Amino acid sequence: MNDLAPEESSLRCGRFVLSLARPLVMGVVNITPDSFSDGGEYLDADAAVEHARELAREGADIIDIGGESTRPGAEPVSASEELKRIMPALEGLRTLGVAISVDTSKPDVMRAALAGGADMINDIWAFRAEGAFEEVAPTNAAVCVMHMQGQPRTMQVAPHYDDVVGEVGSFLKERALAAKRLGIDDDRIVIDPGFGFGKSLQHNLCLLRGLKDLAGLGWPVLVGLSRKSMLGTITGRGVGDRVHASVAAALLAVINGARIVRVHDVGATRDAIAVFQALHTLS
Ligand code: HH2
Repeated sequence: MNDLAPEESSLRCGRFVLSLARPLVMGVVNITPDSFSDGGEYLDADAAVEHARELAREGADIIDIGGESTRPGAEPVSASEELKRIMPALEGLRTLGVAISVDTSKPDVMRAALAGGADMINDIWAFRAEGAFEEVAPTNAAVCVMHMQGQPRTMQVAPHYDDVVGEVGSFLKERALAAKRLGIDDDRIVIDPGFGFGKSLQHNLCLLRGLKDLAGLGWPVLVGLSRKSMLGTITGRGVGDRVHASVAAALLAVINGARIVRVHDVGATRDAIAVFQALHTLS
């Protein structure tokens, strides 16, 4: 566990050392035909790179690229298909000047992405595939370990917890300690409760309220609430019309201790965090 409070520490992230003194924004670029909010929009590598450049201009600290949708019911794709989608974009993003994260659960994809210059591996399966942590350990890349109950295809059928914050916290601690045992230092580890991954609206809200407990584990907490269906349930709005709710959710997450927010709408989120930060640093 980190001795420093997350806001006093930094994240070693490949070519970068990112200060956590202010909350960081991770911009999402899905290079997939079927992602729930931007599926099909950036399937072409040039379009993906151009979108990532736009998110960087809006102030993203990290760009997260993914080649496989994880929305409930999504069809799995092969490692070769995933690589075909992400590698040309990764190549084009090397010179962007912001950290590049690759959202994958496959050790083969991790290996190629790290060789291609990825600064972070973001794994919704928390590196439970055999050999996954071993791919990242000898590099300088950061890892994001995320909690998910069940598998993407069926995870929303009947999620159940006795104590959602406690159970998610225990899982994340166990996975972070597993990373450490394989030689990944604390300053390369990020934890994520996995909003919407095997969780009802009630579970998601309990986690948002209980985020401070997860932050108290000692690793920086990353949160992905952007445009997710829980916000649709709360507001009654479709996926393309959830920017305001997403910004509110990101801000609440930051207030409750998140240090990184994974979002589609970078500029709007950056503005909200700037207001938070102005108040937070007032002397
Ligand atoms: N959510 C999604 C994908 N990856 N990674 C982390 N660490 N945390 C998250 O909450 C998270 C994630 C799902 O969102 P999105 O990428 O927009 O959609 P899709 O999975 O359909 O591509």
